[in-house]
Formats: sequence, C-alpha cells, structure tokens
Amino acid sequence: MQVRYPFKEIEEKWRNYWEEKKIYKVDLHNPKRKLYCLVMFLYPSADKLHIGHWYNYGPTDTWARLKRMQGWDVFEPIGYDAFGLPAENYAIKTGIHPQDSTQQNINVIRQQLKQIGAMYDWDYEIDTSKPEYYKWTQWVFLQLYKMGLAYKAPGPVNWCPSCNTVLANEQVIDGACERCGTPVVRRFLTQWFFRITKYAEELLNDLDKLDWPEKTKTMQRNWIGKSVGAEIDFEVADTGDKFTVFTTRPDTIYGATYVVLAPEHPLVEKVTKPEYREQVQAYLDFVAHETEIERTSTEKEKTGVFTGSYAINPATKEKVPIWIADYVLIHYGTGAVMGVPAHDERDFEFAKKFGLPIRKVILQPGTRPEDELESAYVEPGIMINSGKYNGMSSEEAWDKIVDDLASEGVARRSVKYRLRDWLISRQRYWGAPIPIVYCEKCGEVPVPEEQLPVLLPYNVDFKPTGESPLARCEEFINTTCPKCGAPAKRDPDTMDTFVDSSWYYLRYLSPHLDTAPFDKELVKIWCPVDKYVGGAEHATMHLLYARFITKALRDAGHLEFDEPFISLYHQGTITNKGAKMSKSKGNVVNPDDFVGRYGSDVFRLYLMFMGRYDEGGDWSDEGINGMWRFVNRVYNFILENKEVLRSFKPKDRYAIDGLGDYAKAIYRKTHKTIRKVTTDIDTFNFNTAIASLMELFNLLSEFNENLYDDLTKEVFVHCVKRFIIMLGPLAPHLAEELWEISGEGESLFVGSKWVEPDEKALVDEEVTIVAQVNGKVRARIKVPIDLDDETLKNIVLSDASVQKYVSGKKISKIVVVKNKLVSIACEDN
Ligand code: ANZ
Ligand code: ZN
Repeated sequence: MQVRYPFKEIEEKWRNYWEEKKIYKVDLHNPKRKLYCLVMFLYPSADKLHIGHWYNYGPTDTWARLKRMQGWDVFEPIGYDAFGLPAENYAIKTGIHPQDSTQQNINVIRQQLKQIGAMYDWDYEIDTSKPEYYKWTQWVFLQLYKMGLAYKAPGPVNWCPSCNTVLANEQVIDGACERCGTPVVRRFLTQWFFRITKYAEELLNDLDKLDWPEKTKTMQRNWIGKSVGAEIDFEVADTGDKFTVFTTRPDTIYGATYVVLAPEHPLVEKVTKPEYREQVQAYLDFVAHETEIERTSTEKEKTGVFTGSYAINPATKEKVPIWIADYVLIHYGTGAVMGVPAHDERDFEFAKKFGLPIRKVILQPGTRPEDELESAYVEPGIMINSGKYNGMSSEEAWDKIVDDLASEGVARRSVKYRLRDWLISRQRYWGAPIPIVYCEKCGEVPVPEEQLPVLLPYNVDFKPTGESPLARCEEFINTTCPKCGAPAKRDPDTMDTFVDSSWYYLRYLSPHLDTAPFDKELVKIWCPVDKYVGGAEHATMHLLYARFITKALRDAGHLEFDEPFISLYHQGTITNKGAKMSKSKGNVVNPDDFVGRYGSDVFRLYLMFMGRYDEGGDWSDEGINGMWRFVNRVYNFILENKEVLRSFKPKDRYAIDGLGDYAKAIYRKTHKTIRKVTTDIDTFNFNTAIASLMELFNLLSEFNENLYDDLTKEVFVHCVKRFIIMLGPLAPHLAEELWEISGEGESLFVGSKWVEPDEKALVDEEVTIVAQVNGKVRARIKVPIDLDDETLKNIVLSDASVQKYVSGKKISKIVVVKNKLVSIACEDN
C-alpha cells in the first residue's frame, strides 16, 4: 500500500536533529579543508521570503552540501542587510518604527529560512542594523577617512524627489531612482564620498583574476570605463583664457572645426558675448530641466547654442567657434570637447544641424578625399588635410601629434575613467550614522574609534522631508568636540546601505566580536570567499563596492588579499507563465504555500529541476506536482525494500563481469550517475543532475525481491545506498530519512559520505546487434550496450550494408529487441 510522504514530520525531525547535534558546526580555527560559501544576504524589507530568495539559497545550499559530503569544511552563513531605504519605506508605509518592523520581519524570515533546511549556523547570523555591527561600519568609514579615501565635497548629486534622498550614480537606472522609479533630478549639495576612483585601474585589472561570469566582468569594465587619450589646451581668441579638452582621438585634431563646452563649464559665462547672452541663458535653462538620460540619449536631435566667441585650434591655428551643448557632460573628462564632425558620430549630427564645417582628416580605405561623407568615419586610415602628418597611418599620427603638442606644452597624455567617486551620505534615518563631529574651533573631527558606535537614536521622526531626520533630533545632534570638549554638532547623515554590505563577508566569521571588526586570524584562514552566489543585478554596485573596500582595507594593513569573492555565480530568475513575477501583476508564487503543501525538499527539488540555474525557469503548479509524485514513489520504494536494504552489507566495488544482467545494468547505471551528478552539482547544473537520478531510479524500481539471487540483492543495496547519498545534497531531509530507513545509523552529512564512481563500470560494454531486412540477416553491428530503441534503429538504418537493401523502399515495420536485434520489413516497389 502506498503511503503519503509525511514531509512535515520528517522535515521537522531532521531539522531538530541537525540543530541539536550541531551537525553543521565548523571548527573555524582548525578547518582541514576550508570552503567559504556565501549567498547574498537579504533585505528584510518585507515580512516574507520571496521565491527569489529561496531560489538563491536552496540550490546554493545543495552545492555547499555536495562540498561538505566531499569532505570540505563548509562555512555557509546567512544574515540581514537590515538598514536602508527599503526597510525604511516599508516602515513609513506601515507607520511602524523601522527598528521594530525590521526586527519583526527578521523574526518571521528567520523561521522561513530555517525551513529551507540549509546548513546555516545560526550562531553566526548578522544584522547590519544592530549597534554591534554598525559600530564597525563606522570603523570602516574612519579607516577610509584616515587614508584620505572619505571626503566631503560639494557637487551635483542625484536626488530622488520621492525617496527624498541623494542616490549614488549606480542607484540611478535610466535616469530614475533604482528603488521607486521616480525620475532623478540634479541638486547641488555637500556630501560624503568614498574615493573609489583611486582604485579604478586596479579594479579593472584584477577582474582578469576572477572566476566570475564574463557578462558581469564586462559590466564592471564598462562601468569603470577606461579611456586612453590626451588633454589638449585651447586658447580663447582675443582674451587669452584657456580651457582643456579631453579626446581619445588626437589624430583628428586637424578636423576639429568647433569646440563645445558643457553647459556647466566655468568659462561659459565669460565667453558668452553680450549679443548672445539671452539665447545662451535660455539654453542653460532648458538644459537644467533635462535628465541625464535625456542629455546623453543618442536618439534625440542634437541641441546647442553659439557663444559668439572663438578658440584657436592649437594644431591648425585656425579660429573655431565655441558652442555650448548638452551632450558634453561636465563631470566627464574636462567638460569640454573638440568637435570633429568627419570622425565622430555625435559631432557629425551636430555639425549637420548647425551648418558647421565638416573636414575629413582620415581617409577611409577605398574612398577618395573629395568623396562626400554620408556619416562619420570613425575607424583608422591614412591622414589627409593634416599638414606634415599627411600620408601617415592615423595610429602613428596619434602618438606623433600628442608628442608634438606636448613639446609645445599644450597637450599631455591622459587616462580617464567613467567611474565616479562613491557618494555615501544619505539624508535618511535608517542607516549607520556618519562618525563625524563639527566643532566651531576644530572644524571637522572624526569620532575616536574607542567612542564608537555613534548610536542611532530610537526616538526620531523618521519621515523623510529632504532634510536629514537626525538633524531634528536634539539628543543626537548636540554633542561635544572629541578634541577640545566644546559644544559641537554631529553629522546628521547616515551611510548608504551598500557600505554595510561592502564588508559583511568579513564579519560573519566573528559576528559578536567586540574588540575588532573581524577576527584577523579567522579572516586569514577563511577569506576570501570561495563561492559567492547572488543576483546579477548586483554587477555594478555591491560587487564593485565590496571589491573596493577590500582593497582599501588591505592598504590600511587589515587584510592580506586583494579580492573578496574569488568565484561568483548568478542564479537566474523565475517567471510565471513567461511573465516576470511582480506584486502588481498578482502572479507572485509564495514559497510558503508550496512548502506547506509539499514540503521544503520537493520545493527545492522543483526549483532546481525547472531549468538551468543560471537561466531560471518558468513556474508551473503541474511541474511541482510531478516532483511531489516522484518523491512519493521514492519514499514508498525505500519503505517497500526496507528488509532487503537492511539485510545486506554491500561492498564498495564489484567486479562487473561476475554479475548477472540486472545487477550489471544497475551497477553500471549507478556509477555513471555518480559521475554525472558529481560534476553537475559541482557546476550548478542541478536540473540535469536530478534528471539522471530519476533515470537511475526508474531502473532501480524494476527490482523484484523474489526474482533475484543474493549477489544481485547485495548489488541492489549497493546501488540504492548510492542513490540516497546522491539525493543528499538535493533533498537533504528526505535523504536523511531514507538513509535511516535503509539501516544506517549516522547522519548522511557527518563524515564525508560522498562516493566516487567505479571507473571500471564506466566503460561501455558492447553487444553485437543482428540487423535483418525482410527476414534475412544483412549485418552484424557492434554497439554500446543498453541503447534505447530509437538510437538503435538509427544506427542500423544508416549502416551501409543495410542501406543497400532498404534504400528507395518504403519501410513498413521495424522491430527492435533490446541489445539483440533490429528487424526491418520493407515493401518491394
Ligand atoms: C575628439 C574626437 C574625435 C572624439 C573623434 C572622438 C572621436 P570615451 O571613449 O567615452 O572616453 N568627450 C570627451 N569628454 C566628453 C564629455 N565631457 N562629454 C561628452 N563627450 C566627451 O569618449 C571620449 C570622447 O568623447 C572624446 O574624444 C570626446 O570626443 C568625447 F573622431 O574628441 B573625442
Ligand atoms: Zn573642537
């Protein structure tokens, strides 16, 4: 009689067992083979785990369990990125204080996380909003401050009018707030920055060392955006004022027929001639209302305005008009460019629109100098219209022109990066306070390390107004100067949450250490992280910041490695009937519903079975139901064979030639499956690992106790035990239970129980197939044993000697006898 798989009891039983026996405790000080497996921790911004969390954590734990079963000491922690806008916005929506709502959420989420049945050690949980954590986030700030890597500066910032706060460049997606989608506006404010640009070159070069998805590395490379070029000085005609352009194409300077200043360029005011003032002012007003995305859009028609002034092209000594245009950005390069319409697409469009001269200086191979340009020619070629450089290749001229202008003192080689310094101050409540005090006498004073943490007060009106809520909190803002003792004020801003997460992997090893941000010894043993798994949406922010902070702490003498995450994997996303799951569409799959109905292992198995892990998959209620049926079959099968399983102590290896047909077949299949499942799980190909276990199970389930001799039974037990072992990482609760039913006393996850395949069993055995056409033997063909009918048919039909008898004829019937015969009947015509 079939029983319903009692997942509830079983899952609870094993979770309690694991926790009581502290199975997953790792001796951090003395690991034999350390492996730090980390998942991106979670925002407790809502009160539930969603399927995306589950999809990150379940399968990653499967990988980590394989490693554990293979004998690694695996450290796999979990925690909460509890500060920040999402948590605060949630608190604003519900009216509950962020600290209370965050803690409430964490308590619910922790229970859900436990249901995953991962190997988390709850003694190592971290919560970035706790003083014991953010004390050290403030410490990180102070280290950077000491090194000149944290500084305050006025500047244009991205302001979200809805979240009422400044955003980092990385938090602006297509001109809108990453969190709420409101278009971002520019504001001028004094803010705190981390000097990540100092590490631009190293951040770029070290990408080569990392085992990361190529796509993510490319995104970081593009984000850092290195450009090799030159700065060239131009003089304003008549006034002698100077400005500098940055160009990656100094070879085109003879074609520079105009120059453009960014609307915010400091010379704009001065070069604007009185007759042009009105138009220029109107244009500046227009630009002020544009978003960054509008300004840089290549789709949009070019706009700009002439200032009335001219500059001297330092190569041709010609006077060229000075324009202002929005496509030149103030914070890139020098905020000024030389316009070369013949060889730059934007300049070409601009010149066409405003009737500026287009002068070819590089000849496209296969064209003549007098041919008219249809569009900008941006590739290399032979120099023309460029004085003494004519006839050279443009690549050669690139260096020569820079050298010559440099010797005149009007140019120098220059490397620019798109990367901007990281703006870390937020005018919000729910974050780590910036540990700086302002004293009338002493100015800006860092809070001494021994006075940390600067506590975030509880009684604050946290609703955002645009001004920092902490500024209105008397008990917080008023303090005394750490240097002179005079009354002083604290910095009212809090830090971007990405600061919290930039160093968290270090804290996990000693989350309650009170005397240091992390235990240096443990960090030496365990870091960097060996495997990091999380969403691809973090390609530029978190993953870049954590790399930067690691390098900065290294330079401060606190770390001895260069990179935080050696190997990175991005899980895909799960859709529902092809559509992205979202609350607004009402198509979100709630993990609890299915964990409640089928259990955590079935849910985990189904998530992994749905598709390639890096591509995600499409949710289907039908699909998870299929997985439920599979698990039930497995469970009942083990129960039914309990006696046999307990009656034999199988050996580790069998000589395959001495086995009967069935024993041989299951032995071979089992060992092939071990090989496949091992590499599949190791490379995050969970779906194919599960598929091959299903195939193996189908073969094992043909077993019939009454038919076989003792040797066959013994081999059967050998195979079933291995099947259960392989199920271990994929369905840990179920596998533990099956392991116990099969007569084993010790947990599957104690010791290193993973198994190696028997190499001898992996070699395919061959059989000779008889091929008949209309009853006559036409060929004998050697093929691998156990081929399925379809494959066998195809092999026989394409055999040359069979072909002779069937080609051109209509085949009426093919009979296949596995491992023996293929018989073809065809009609004569
Ligand atoms: C003249 C020129 C001729 C340029 C030519 C290109 C092609 P990347 O590679 O992105 O660094 N540029 C420089 N500063 C700029 C700014 N603040 N805003 C907008 N554009 C700016 O691009 C460097 C090129 O972008 C520079 O080289 C400059 O145009 C433009 F045939 O100078 B070039
Ligand atoms: Zn002072």
